[in-house]
Amino acid sequence: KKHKPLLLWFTGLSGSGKSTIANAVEQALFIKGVHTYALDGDNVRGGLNNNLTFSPQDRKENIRRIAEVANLMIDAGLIVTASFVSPYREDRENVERIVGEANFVEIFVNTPIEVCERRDVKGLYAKARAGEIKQFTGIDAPYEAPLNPAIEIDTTKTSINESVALILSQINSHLAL
Ligand code: GGZ
Repeated sequence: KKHKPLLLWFTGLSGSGKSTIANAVEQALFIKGVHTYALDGDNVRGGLNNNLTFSPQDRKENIRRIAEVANLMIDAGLIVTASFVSPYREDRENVERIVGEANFVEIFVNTPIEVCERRDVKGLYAKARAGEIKQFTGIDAPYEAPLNPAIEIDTTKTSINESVALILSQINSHLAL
């Protein structure tokens, strides 16, 4: 099935639901016969970017490399999802510059931090509160919210299925080709 390549960029706090929504979108696209690839911390920070920390400079480099990898995948014709905290506005704008604005869809997963912290799937918020992890986004490192995201999702108000529907309707013109 033919479709335009695209980068769906999910930004938001740890535990906000970025990867969960991205994976659900990927499943929905697979059913439509669309070729996708999902980039996230698990497959990028463990390998390509395993020399990078969570300092502002290293986060910048993390996001830059991911954007360049996504750009190669766009060249290959894929629909790419990328789920990274990406807390700095400037770094996200750089992603859009690298892949081209026509290929870039910014999705702000704006789940309240209280909820992210209560979920604490990996126990990282507790560690950050205890001072065992420094520079944890939302605790002692900043998160700069997108000013004009294509889509904004609060997972306490919008279900996974509704989120997928929102995203698919937003990118519909890219799929029908
Ligand atoms: C934020 C951290 C940190 C710090 C480890 N700050 O819930 P997770 O575990 O799987 O998602 C977080 C992930 C963030 O990596 P990213 O590559 O997305 O970050 S960035 O875009 O800012 O470069 C969290 C875990 O790694 N983690 N330490 N200090 N998240």
